[in-house]
Amino acid sequence: MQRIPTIPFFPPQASTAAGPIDNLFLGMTVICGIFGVGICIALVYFAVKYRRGNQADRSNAPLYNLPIECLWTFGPLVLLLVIFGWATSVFLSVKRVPPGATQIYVVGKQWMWKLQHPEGRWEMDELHVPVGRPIELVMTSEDVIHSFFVPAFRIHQDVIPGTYTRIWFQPTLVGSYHLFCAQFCGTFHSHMTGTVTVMDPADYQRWLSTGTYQQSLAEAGALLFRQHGCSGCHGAGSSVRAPSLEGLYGHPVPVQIPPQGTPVTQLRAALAKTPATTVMADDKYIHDCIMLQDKIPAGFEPIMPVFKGRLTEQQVFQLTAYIKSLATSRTLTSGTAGGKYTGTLTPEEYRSRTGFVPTNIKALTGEAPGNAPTGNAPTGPSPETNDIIFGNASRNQGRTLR
Ligand code: HEC
Ligand SMILES: [Cu+2]
Repeated sequence: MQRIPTIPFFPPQASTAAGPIDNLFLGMTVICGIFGVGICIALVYFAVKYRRGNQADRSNAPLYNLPIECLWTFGPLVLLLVIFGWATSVFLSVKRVPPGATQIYVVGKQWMWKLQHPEGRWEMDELHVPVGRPIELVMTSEDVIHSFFVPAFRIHQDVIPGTYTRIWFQPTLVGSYHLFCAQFCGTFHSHMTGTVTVMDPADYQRWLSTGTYQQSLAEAGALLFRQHGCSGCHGAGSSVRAPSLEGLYGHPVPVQIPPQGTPVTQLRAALAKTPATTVMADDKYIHDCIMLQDKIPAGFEPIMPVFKGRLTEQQVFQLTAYIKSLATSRTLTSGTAGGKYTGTLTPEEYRSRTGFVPTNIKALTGEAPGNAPTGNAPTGPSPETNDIIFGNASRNQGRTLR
């Protein structure tokens, strides 16, 4: 892709946000300029006029002048409120995502950008988008703080590990534009650049249908859902009492939030004392359920494995897309009526469902990490890291999990 060779003083205006942001910037520059220049001129004028030894009239200097007092009190107040209102309206228009925006998922990583289209195609350090359509970026980082910056679109948003940040834009001009990481993120921070290519919608469709991917985001998520044993607990007919994920997305869920940093061994005791609250099941909630287990759906045992270190952020995006795609009718639990109620699973039951015994569960069941039954990847730094690094996804492949 052709990079733009020059460093332009003012980047092109290539998105709907560019005009209003430039106007605000110019407006503030003009206002500050008028005051700055005016004050400088007055300063020099008075310095010269009343310099020592000059025969200026210094008698009857006024001590108080109400109109001037009012002017310089209320004048700046009104002016600043106008600037505040103006800037806020621009800010809100940049932050409020219009309905129907296409979501593209972004993972920042030392030192590259991974971008995933909902149709399944993913890109590295390049982003292709159609002109004239709103695009929302849902972003997270796998390591340190990065920042997604496209000067031509006037968008700039930090990308933070452990949370999702969002920004949206609507490109207005076909062309290629710089993408920068605007947060110092390590040795090769300056290499963390890319190109955003804005295309004609027809060209974009053609581009989208090329490339090496076979599945949409949700389809990839469905596959992971089976490979990582999620369906073994959440699938219909499972004997484990786990919440059904159908219709979860976008709805409020009752959860218990144990105090942060509660050791897993004391989790049950802590939960017994924690009242339930309600949170919205959004992307971040689902992410945290999978990776952190810091919120426990009320009425369920905290037996879900922590998948941090086993799944990449990209895979969590895929799983979330799959969960989003599930039907909207919500049934309460997946455990079959009259099916065996299983509050707690033994380590063996975990192994048969997910192919590994999760570390949070080892602590919960009191199984010492070192005594994990063999049959796992045999050698490695320690059984813990072994679990995490090698996982057992490969073992689950081709196996039919519910
Ligand atoms: C060992 C059984 C088990 C496995 C395997 C499992 N889960 Fe769970 N999951 C549960 C249980 C039980 C809960 C509720 C209690 C808790 O959070 O521990 C739950 C909660 C959830 C929730 C929150 C649901 C809600 O209603 O708020 C989500 C989302 C979720 N799991 C997704 C997944 C995904 C994705 C996977 C696979 C990567 C997975 N689970 C693997 C048992 C499991
Ligand atoms: Cu970076």
